Amino acid sequence: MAKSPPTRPSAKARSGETSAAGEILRRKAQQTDDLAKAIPSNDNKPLEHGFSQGLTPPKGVTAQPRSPLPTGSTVSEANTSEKTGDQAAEGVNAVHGRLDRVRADAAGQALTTNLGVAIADNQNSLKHGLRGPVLLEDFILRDKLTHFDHERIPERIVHARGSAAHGYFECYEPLTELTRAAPFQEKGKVTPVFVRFSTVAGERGSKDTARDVRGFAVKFYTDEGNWDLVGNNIAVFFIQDAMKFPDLVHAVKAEPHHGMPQAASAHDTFWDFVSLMPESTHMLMWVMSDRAIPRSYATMQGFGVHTYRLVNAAGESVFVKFHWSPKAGTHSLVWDEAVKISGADPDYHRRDLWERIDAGAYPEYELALQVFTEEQAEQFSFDVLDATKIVPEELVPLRPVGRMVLNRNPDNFFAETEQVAFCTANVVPGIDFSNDPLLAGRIHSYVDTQISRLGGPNFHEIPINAPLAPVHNNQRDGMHRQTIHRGRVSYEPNSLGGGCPFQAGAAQGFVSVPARILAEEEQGKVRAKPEKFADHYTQAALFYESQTPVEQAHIAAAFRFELSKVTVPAIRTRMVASLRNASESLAQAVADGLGMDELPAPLPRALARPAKPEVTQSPALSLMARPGDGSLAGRRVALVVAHGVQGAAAERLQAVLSAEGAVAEFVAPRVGRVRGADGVDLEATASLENNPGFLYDALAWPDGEEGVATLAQDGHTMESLKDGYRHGKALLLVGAAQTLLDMAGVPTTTPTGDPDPGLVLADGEAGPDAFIAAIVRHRHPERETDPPAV
Ligand code: HDE
Repeated sequence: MAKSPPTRPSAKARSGETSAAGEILRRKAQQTDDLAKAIPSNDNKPLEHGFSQGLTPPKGVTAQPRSPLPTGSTVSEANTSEKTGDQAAEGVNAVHGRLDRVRADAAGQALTTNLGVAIADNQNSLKHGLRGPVLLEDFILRDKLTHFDHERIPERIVHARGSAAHGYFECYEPLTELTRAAPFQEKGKVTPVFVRFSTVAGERGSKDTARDVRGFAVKFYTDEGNWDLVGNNIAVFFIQDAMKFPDLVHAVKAEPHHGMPQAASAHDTFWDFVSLMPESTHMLMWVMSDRAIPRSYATMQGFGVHTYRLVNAAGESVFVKFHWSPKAGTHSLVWDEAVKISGADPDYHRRDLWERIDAGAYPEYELALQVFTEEQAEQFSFDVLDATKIVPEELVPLRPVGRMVLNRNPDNFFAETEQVAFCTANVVPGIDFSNDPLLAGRIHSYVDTQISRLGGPNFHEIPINAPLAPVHNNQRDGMHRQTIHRGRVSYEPNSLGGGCPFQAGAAQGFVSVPARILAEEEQGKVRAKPEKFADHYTQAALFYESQTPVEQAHIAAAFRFELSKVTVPAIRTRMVASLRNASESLAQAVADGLGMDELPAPLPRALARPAKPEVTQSPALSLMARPGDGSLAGRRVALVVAHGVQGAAAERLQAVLSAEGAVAEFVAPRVGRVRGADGVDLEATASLENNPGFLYDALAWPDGEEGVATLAQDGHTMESLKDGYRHGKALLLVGAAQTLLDMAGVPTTTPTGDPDPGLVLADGEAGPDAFIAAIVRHRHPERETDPPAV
């Protein structure tokens, strides 16, 4: 309720006010002087000197003011209004904190301008006469148009296309012996997170199913500030030094003269660059594998990529690599499917993430650590500062430490997903950096890009970026500043603010690990890399050799596809020459696929005799190593029906699949009611036209002669059956529906003559169990031939 306006005081009262105000000012002056006297000198000054002092900075000197008077901006702060609200709550910065303080809901509210003036008419601009000119004074129209004209902000230079969700991280057990980082201090400790998944190369509106790396960026809102683990779904990177990042990005993005191709690495400049940068070969193996076309953000791994440090309360530190593994298992699309999906539903992964969360099938990932000491690292055959190398799990096992659940969609894409700003520099006490030169560049780059993308240095105040931990410092002003700081002190040390905000000191604050790495030798300034960085092929071979034959075939096919899009033959030749150093059989398969009559000589190696690797196979590098928890949650099944289907049986099939957690929907030639031959009608929520079969994980054709006859006339049916078969999906055909197989030219045995494990032919009510088992298996690559037979 609005307060009544203050009445104008009488002259007598006014003179009383004046004398009272004078008294308050006198008290303020006195208390300010007392406060300043309480800090007669800067006693911490001597402690700023010397190495050991630097490791244990002291807490700042403070003094308690007698009242809020001396630290306020103005004695008039006691005069409040509906707008000014109350005096600042002591020690509170209200700009930061929970999101509900800024959420808006318009239920029961009238339209207003941005300045709160109610809009009487939202249909017409203000004109001089019905057919007359629009008037410049129409501030309502101008308010609306001006804001609209500025709705877009620059997109991210990389990772522009993304989707995000809120959730939480839950710690399994205290890790206090390793780290003092807040999320790992207690068993069951829950830390809120916001996670953004992305593709790298495409623009903001590009397709989700591009063959590309996926960003996997996690913002932990910890008790001690925000920690961002800005990773990818691939454990290594293309380059070793930040100096090469702009070159890499220029090479992979659409070519600058004609802006093509969008969201694709299959073009000359990318392959020209990477074939001249053999350190990218390991990453190329991952990017040409099915990891680059995930089925869902819920079915891919995430990696911190760099070596980081964990630091415990005693200041002791160890190296660490971060791994996220999905509970649903690692599952991917196949290339032909990804290409088709990108046309039918460019938002495929965004939709999938949203729908899983709204359906309660929350994406879940386990966080595991690889922890090793600097001394161990020195013994490895590779350098842990090289982001093109993994630490094989056989060498340092994974230690599961917690789980992350994504259980809430954002309210607003722009405010949250678009404006979120991740940064590798956002670490908290207990986490620190290694000397990885790629990481160093990132620590600079993210904040830098966000200053222009989000319009100035105050983007930390945007609600999605604001920490839950309190924020107090002497940074001031800048574009779009939200915080209204009380008082006149914006420097430290100070006595006029009672020393506040004071430096936290080593006990509470972030102290950098002093020994960043053993590097006594060659301490001078130098632009060069350690020798081990020159081993460009050993781990590329490790990755390739650790894949199953099907995965190897997909890698070869991906190289073939990408290089077939390259128009300059010399680039293809150079790339095949490079592959020979990783795998002769892969190089041969790619060369055959490109119609090369003979293999080029291997590319000269930067390191003639690389160190003997500890392992030559690591089964964990195969996607097959993580089949998932066996649940159907999040999987989409099409029950393809038409008028004349056996309605009751189809309904029961839908119920069985839904009970298992799948989203099973009726798909018919047209949406709407489908008449069952048995009098049981079904509701088709999708049509084969608006949701082609390749958008589903599995397809079933229920029984019913008349329905099957109708479907047999529909080219879409045949296409969905063929696509489902070609993409290795689980297929169920009940009774009369089995006649469709012949019509579509789909065989019932694999090319080797064995029964097809993903093709379930059933009569009557039999079938669901075998069908469910086939869906859980995700793909049935036994059918694959190259080129595809169907
Ligand atoms: Fe990034 N990267 N990056 N990157 N990166 C950005 O930051 C950069 C690298 C990653 O969902 C940008 O705010 C440099 C590795 C993700 O908002 C930019 C280097 C890894 C995201 C930037 C790298 C990543 C980004 C673009 C080499 C995996 C999306 C806009 C030195 C570990 C985060 C922005 C989101 C985004 C710079 C290399 C992951 C330009 C200079 C390695 C997941 O600052």
